[in-house]
Amino acid sequence: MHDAQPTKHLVTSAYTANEGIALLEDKYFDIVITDLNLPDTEGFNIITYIQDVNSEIPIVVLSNQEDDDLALEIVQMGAQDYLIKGQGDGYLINRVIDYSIERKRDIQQLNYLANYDSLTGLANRLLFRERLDRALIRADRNKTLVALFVIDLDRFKSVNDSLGHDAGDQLLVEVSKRLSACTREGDTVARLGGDEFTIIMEDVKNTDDVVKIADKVLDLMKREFDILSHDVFVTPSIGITIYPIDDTHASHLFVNADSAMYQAKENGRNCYRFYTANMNLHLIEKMDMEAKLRRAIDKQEFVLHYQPKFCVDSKEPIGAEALIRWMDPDEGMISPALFIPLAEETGLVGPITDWVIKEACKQNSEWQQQGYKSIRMAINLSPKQFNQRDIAKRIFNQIICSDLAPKYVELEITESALVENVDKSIEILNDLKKWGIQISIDDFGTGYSSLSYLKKFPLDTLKIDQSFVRDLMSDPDDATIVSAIIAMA
Ligand SMILES: Nc1nc2c(ncn2[C@@H]2O[C@H](COP(=O)(O)OP(=O)(O)OP(=O)(O)O)[C@@H](O)[C@H]2O)c(=O)[nH]1
Ligand SMILES: [Mg+2]
Repeated sequence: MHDAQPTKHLVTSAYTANEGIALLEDKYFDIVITDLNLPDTEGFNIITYIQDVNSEIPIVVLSNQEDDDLALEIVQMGAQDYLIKGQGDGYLINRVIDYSIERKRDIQQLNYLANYDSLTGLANRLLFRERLDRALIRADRNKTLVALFVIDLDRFKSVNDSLGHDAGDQLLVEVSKRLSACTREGDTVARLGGDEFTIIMEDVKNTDDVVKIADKVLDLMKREFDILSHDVFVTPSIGITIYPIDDTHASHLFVNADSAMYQAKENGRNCYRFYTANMNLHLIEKMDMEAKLRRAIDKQEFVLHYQPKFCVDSKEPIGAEALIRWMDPDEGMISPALFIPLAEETGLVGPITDWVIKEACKQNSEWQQQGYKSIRMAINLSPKQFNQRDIAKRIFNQIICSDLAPKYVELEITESALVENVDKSIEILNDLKKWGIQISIDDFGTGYSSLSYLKKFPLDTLKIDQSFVRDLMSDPDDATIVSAIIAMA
């Protein structure tokens, strides 16, 4: 640093790198102007030293000659501009200083935007990855552990749905404050997107430390949040993995913590789960299965089995229920209990159901053309499917394509699917009824629907759940329930 020509600035000079760095550590400066030929450093190193002490200070380099390569290089190093020794006047120097301060400020702002979440001010996914990498390096050096938490809010969607998106946003901000309050200095709290957060907990000595923080997170989240004058409650599901015990790769750690988080969701939410090795095994199995399921749809590996229904009095067949089976070329028959939940989760249930409806209707229509007595074909509808917007129309179109009169089709829907959104369900069911499609409630008696709801639905059939029917002949309680249901129906 050098006493330059008169400027509007107050200038402090240092004659060696060490002297300059000491000043920077001690006092506040707006800008550093530095020579690259200092007695105690080599060339560009000075830029790194300055940045290590103060990453926010703008830097201008003094050079001996005009040089485009140099200009590029110093900018890449993070300096803002350069001045040529002995050239220029106070005016130029002032301009370079002002411009460099401005430019540094812009860069800081861009950095902020690139690294922080604008809603909560927490680190974003990008900075999270950087911090995680650095945390792992530090842990190796200090022989400590790092705990990685993935935290997803439970049923956050319902807050958006009931109080609006702005309320949801406000809740995310409040949650981020509480999460930050749970952590220690040096830990990172980040928002990965949506309602998903993460904590990088450093300097961990043992798992007890981690359990403490996890308990603290659950505990702090228990209290109500005051959102737009409403008491809002939200719980987190937390997945935790520990470096280097569970894995040594940053990206694997994240997958681990994520699958542990899903496990916490499956275990009823509002809890934490530590990663265990077989969690990913499940995940891999699931991924394999998903790929296979997609192939099965392409290659039409599904078949329908038809379970006949007889009239008890006349002993005549009156209907059939179409049941899907998956004939995997390698593994043989795969039970729908295994693949339907996965199909629902991945959205593949849509194309599968389309296929079932088309196929079952085509079969029924063929039987009629072959001269058999007309029967009604029952088709199961997944709750996930039922809640889709244009479902009635979609079903109707499939039936029409198969040349079957809609009155020979009966849709089986579970109670839980209907009561999720009663008004919408009534609308869908009325549409279906309008076209002559029959409606049946499957597994009746196991849902939590109240009779007042059921009265509103245009239903044709109640299928009493097996659990009441199985011991009908021997268990008088079951017999009573079943006759009550029949009377009510
Ligand atoms: N208000 C608000 N909502 C968001 C934002 N980003 C994502 N969401 C919503 O957050 C919800 C997160 O969904 P999920 O975590 O999959 O579902 P969930 O309702 O929390 O249910 P579970 O996590 O399974 O317990 C979705 O409904 C998104 O639309 C955001 O920035 N603001
Ligand atoms: Mg969630």
